[in-house]
Amino acid sequence: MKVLEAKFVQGFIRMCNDGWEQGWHERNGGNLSYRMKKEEAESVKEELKTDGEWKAIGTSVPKLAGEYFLVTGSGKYFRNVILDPEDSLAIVEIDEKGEDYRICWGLVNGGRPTSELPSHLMNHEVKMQATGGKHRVIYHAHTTNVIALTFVLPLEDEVFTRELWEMATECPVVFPDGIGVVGWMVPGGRDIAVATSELMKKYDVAIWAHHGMFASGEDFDLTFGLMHTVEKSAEILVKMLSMRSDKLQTIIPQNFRDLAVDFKVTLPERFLYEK
Ligand code: 2HA
Ligand code: ZN
Repeated sequence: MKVLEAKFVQGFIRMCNDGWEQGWHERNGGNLSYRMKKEEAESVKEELKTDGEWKAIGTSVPKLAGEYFLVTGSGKYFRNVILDPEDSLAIVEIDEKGEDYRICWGLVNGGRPTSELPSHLMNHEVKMQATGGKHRVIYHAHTTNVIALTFVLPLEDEVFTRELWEMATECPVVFPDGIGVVGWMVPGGRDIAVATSELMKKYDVAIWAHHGMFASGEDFDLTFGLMHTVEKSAEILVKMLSMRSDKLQTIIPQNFRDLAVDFKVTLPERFLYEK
């Protein structure tokens, strides 16, 4: 099968375009990666090159040895993915040590995989382990309202989780484990990758202060839906804070406990503190 005919590739392209249409991917902002299933890699093998040059990932991901990933390219625009996926995307293979990658398909006009490859792969390694292999998608987006909130809320997991839970009843059901936050860091390198992947041990969402968000999920629908739900909730919070600085009424801790029973989720008590 041709790469562009494969269902996972079409799903990936659609998700890039959905993110662009949300306004989360100005210029070359944001990146997406998908850990391919063995049978998916097999199904497109006729188009995968095996003579690409091995290059350093910039970090070590031994548990991802031999895995194939579909990723966005560094400096590429989400806006263009749907028009010219072979220019914007790449399939990369990880070597047997988990230290190098090589390009097997795509980036036909040259280029490298996403500048956030270390963060993507370290998150994949953590989430693959934590979910018994279920999570396959890591998504980074420049979500406007979440970024705005990182200037006015304390950069604490408990505060972001609780405030965003309060803004929409479905939030604690969609992200019951909560949200992690890292303070401002230089993007693109190993340090921010380590900090983010530490948070991904506990959460499916991590906020990068004054930059954006990372989300992890099983498939494109769940991961895009998670990003969308968190950002929608942040939009409501921004609107609420713009109208008045305090709430006249809200969802209170006991409401969350009642919701948890009916919706069969566990909501950690550390997010249900008295204010
Ligand atoms: O430009 O989003 O974090 C790509 C990015 C870097
Ligand atoms: Zn970014």
